[in-house]
Amino acid sequence: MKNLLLLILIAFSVSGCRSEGPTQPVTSLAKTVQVDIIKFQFVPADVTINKGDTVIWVNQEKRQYHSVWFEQLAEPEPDYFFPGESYSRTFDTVGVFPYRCGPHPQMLGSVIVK
Ligand SMILES: [Cu+2]
Repeated sequence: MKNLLLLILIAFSVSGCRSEGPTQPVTSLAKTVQVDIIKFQFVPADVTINKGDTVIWVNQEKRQYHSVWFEQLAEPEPDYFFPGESYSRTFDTVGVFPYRCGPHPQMLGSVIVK
């Protein structure tokens, strides 16, 4: 019983330390935003993030593969990714970045970086 109390005390003190966080490095402010791909749509189609953030696209389909292609950046189309797989990209430049799915041109989205 004493040991259990000690454990609880330790758990409380550890979580208490974490919530303070004045010494956290600036890089920890960068976040990751998820876009789901389901029923041939990017959900949400438009995301607004801050410079340095990452977007991860997760293929939530049952069978269908897709790609995330920033065609207007004159980049080659990246590999398709399959259900359960994901594609991610970090944005270090402010701007509006439209993209599409390679095999499905009607699938459109954009990343707005502030
Ligand atoms: Cu697609």
